[in-house]
Amino acid sequence: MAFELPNLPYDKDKLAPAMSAETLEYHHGKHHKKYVDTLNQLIEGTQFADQSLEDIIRNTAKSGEHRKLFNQAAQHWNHTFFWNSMTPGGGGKPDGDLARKIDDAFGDFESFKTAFKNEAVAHFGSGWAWLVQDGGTLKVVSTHDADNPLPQNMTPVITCDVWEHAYYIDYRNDRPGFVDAFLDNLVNWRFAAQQIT
Ligand code: MN3
Repeated sequence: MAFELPNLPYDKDKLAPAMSAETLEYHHGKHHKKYVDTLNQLIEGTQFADQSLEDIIRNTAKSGEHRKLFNQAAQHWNHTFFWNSMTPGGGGKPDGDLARKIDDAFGDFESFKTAFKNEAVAHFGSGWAWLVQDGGTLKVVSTHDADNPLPQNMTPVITCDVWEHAYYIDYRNDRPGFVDAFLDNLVNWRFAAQQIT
């Protein structure tokens, strides 16, 4: 069964000025769409055609032979998760159980923000910064290129795309400024709380 590009969970002008409609037009409408189209071409007529996206990712993660397929499948998953990790008027501090878990793991919310920003900014080249749940504890990790935390049995909570195409239109080379905007104005903590098990 072919995969489909999901609609954005908000109108593409609703994250501005933190993320412009032009960025979303390219990032969702062109980059993400290309991953989905290539994924569908690669699975057609293969053993992967009937597998869920998560199964394709787990089944190809350690395979050199299927690296191209893994990259498309993981990028489709990562981008869908990224769109859901943001919301108009988002960012700032979460509350409830998630806030307590962040305090337990990082000491306080400001320390979490520093850890997430450092991981996102220091990641060399293309990749993703994640808040994950790993064995009941929240952690900040980054993954390279298309890699995601699923094959390591970690549960993604939020992610920020730190490929240049995610911020170059709005921030040029200012990745730290983009990550600040993500944390202060975009994070969807309600979605994040739903990922906690
Ligand atoms: Mn991207």
